[in-house]
Amino acid sequence: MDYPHRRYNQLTGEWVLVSPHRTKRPWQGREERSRNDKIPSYDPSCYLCPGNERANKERNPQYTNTYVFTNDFAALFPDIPKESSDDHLFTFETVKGICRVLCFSPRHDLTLPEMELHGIVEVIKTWIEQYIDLGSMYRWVQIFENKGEIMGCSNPHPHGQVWAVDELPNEPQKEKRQQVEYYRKFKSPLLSDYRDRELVKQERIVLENDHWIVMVPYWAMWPFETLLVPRMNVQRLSDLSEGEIHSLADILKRHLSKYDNVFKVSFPYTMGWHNAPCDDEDYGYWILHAHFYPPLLRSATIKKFMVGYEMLAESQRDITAEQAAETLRKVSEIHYKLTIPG
Ligand code: H2U
Ligand code: ZN
Repeated sequence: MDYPHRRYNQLTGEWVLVSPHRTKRPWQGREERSRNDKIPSYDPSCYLCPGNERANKERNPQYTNTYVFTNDFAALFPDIPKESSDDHLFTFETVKGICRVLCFSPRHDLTLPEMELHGIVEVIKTWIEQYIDLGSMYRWVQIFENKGEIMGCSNPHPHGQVWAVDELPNEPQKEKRQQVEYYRKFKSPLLSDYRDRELVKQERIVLENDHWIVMVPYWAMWPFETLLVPRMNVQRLSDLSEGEIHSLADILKRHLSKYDNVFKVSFPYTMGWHNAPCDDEDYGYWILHAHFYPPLLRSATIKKFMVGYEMLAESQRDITAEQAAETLRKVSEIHYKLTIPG
């Protein structure tokens, strides 16, 4: 389709405007080195490095793989009274929750794709522990990583966050509604039907292994947005077997290396997991998945801004999902730092 068109996002129920005529060819990427290529493996002034003091004067232990602590500047608190308004214009409810920070490794300089597979397995196991722990107390557990200065990440030390809240936030609420509706109509989970169609088409598939698939979703909003889905119809990270965890580490390493290779720079993004909510409902229609939302468009410094039409009307993109998938398929899955000397 070469004409401007809108694609429907099955997961959110929102539309995205695609303008393919604005860039006909897939972009090959320019070689630009990021400013931060040389960072030390330990930084005495980093509040996430082992043994260092944090802003609240607490000291991190000499941790050797992952390390989780409660955010010293948490946006949420576990112990607050339940209050809400019944005003039909000024509506609010109090929210209980917890915010934790998760250091991926003691190394200040190693991002996920540069870590060894066993280190990535430790990160996945920590995500699972956190999901189980917080899921026993809260309805929604949001595991995410905000990577890169351009995404507002305050510290290069590889880390993610986990926030848990007692009500479903907007995005999962939309995904729940869409998945429920689809299941009611077609008697099959939305994301398993969608995954199977994409596997036949192959147009938007970036990577596959025994248990996982990375694709640029048909309705992608961000230039190199991807969706990571399991081949298995599982609802939660905590459902994964040892083999599925190892295979997840494998695909994450390959996928994130590809991302870095597009512009030869540590690719900024926000990524996060959408597990089924943690309450007593039957979530047979829900499929575990992860979203990757990277903002870069044409180089290490030129990003897509979601402003103007996007803020006031709807999301818009130039390169199509198929072109983005082709670019991602073509770049090597061996991290560029391993192939460029120095
Ligand atoms: P981001 O840079 O990805 O936003 O995350 C870093 C988090 O670490 C941030 O939420 C917290 C900030 O509140 N933090 C601490 O908990 N303790 C500190 O000493 C500094 C930063
Ligand atoms: Zn550090």
